[in-house]
Amino acid sequence: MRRREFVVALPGILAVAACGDSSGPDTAQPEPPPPPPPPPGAVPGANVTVNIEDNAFVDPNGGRNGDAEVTIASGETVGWRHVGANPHTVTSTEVPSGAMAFDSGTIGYNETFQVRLSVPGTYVYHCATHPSIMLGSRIIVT
Ligand SMILES: [Cu+2]
Repeated sequence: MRRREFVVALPGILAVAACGDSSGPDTAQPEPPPPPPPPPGAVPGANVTVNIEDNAFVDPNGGRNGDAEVTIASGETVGWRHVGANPHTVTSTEVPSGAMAFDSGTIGYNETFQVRLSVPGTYVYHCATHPSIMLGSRIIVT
């Protein structure tokens, strides 16, 4: 009698043990995957986006550095997205009278910077880290 009860009880113990084993992986699985990085593209909220490649600001038409130029209306926003590998800045070198200078500080891959400009005129900017290469890019505010 006792022996039979013991034998019958064994599968129960095994089943409990099996449940315990499988609950380990089950509780580890809900770990959420890391969010994918946002794809390079327009800066949310910006009216126009300039890409910051290594060694070049690139406007939406492909103009680079001294040929990079975007035009916005007063009160609109220019965004920059860093799509290179090295650190860069977006730093104004000339702004219209009465307008504020801007400087992104050092930004890295996939980081963005944006400025809202309301004083009409021509704004010129460069990269303070590479001022002899990444220079002469313009924003025209109408
Ligand atoms: Cu740079």
